[in-house]
Amino acid sequence: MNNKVLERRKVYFKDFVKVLSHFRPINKNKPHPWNSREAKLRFAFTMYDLNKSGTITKDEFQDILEMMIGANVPKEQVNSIADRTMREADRDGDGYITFQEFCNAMEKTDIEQKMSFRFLT
Ligand SMILES: [Ca+2]
Repeated sequence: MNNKVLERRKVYFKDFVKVLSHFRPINKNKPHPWNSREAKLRFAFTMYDLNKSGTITKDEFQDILEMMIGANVPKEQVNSIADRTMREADRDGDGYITFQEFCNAMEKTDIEQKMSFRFLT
């Protein structure tokens, strides 16, 4: 294996570890910037923002929902969930959810719990 390939692998692994760190439960005594609430929200936001435009549209949200629950939930229901969520989250009604709007909408949800895996407990 030549050095270039090795170098790429290292980069992938670093990214991989960084992604995993988002799912570490938050340690209140030892805060880490990679798994802070803000970082988790940022991570979730970029997952929904499929075309990386900095905003989430209803189409993007619908695509994500389709991927997550589409196999078990009829399409009309997926559409109505997307509709309802957009109405709730899109405060200024411009059809886009900004990161700020996303944070406001998530305020009610316990994202620390939802995005934490328990490994060895
Ligand atoms: Ca908006």
